[in-house]
Amino acid sequence: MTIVLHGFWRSLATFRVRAALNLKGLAYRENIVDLSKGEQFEAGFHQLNAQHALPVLEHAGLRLTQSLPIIEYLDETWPQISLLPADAEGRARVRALAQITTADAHPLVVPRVRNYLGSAFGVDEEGKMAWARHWLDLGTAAIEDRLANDGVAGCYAHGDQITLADLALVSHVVGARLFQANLAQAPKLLALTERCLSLEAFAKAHPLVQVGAPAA
Ligand SMILES: N[C@@H](CCC(=O)N[C@@H](CS)C(=O)NCC(=O)O)C(=O)O
Repeated sequence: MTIVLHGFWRSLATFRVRAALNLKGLAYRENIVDLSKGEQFEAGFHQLNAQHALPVLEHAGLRLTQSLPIIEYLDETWPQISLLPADAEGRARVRALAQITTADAHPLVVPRVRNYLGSAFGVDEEGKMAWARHWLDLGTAAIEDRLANDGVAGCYAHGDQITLADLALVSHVVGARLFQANLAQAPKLLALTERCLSLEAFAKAHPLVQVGAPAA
């Protein structure tokens, strides 16, 4: 059954799902919704997701939203390569690491928030970038502290197996780079990111190699 992913090159949440699909070896078709042109507000997309946010994944008559629940759906539907630890404590840690960025940092830098800073409070582009860097840097510090100090990280965020946490953390680093945030104090996070990006599943999902991405 065909999998359709509605996404956009720059969308970090779409990147997470794209990488998960690749890790699972699942074929999919991507339908581009150009956030820079406001296509998320068009009537056709409104029917898919009234939140006007990417990604949306369609499969087997289902229409799924929110990157982490989508990834958990893929993980449960195709459990061969598991993206969550077998133990409850491990799953809680992996989800907590992921949510530092997906629930706390990333939501503050998405287009609707940056646009509202401009329209409601007159914040200019430089101010919006400073805002984004502030929240991304706080996320980076929290993630690095956890990776460095709780004794569970290995080659990847949770031991030596790729999990949901890696999908989220790599998207955090890619986002931080897009906004030129500060990653200098995060060696553990950077090391696992490079390890993941050396894998085809992540490399092929990277925002900068998608259709519509700037050439350099
Ligand atoms: N928490 C959501 C994030 C959804 C989200 O905000 N997506 C962004 C792109 S990464 C978007 O579509 N933004 C549109 C907008 O802000 O107008 C998830 O992880 O899927």
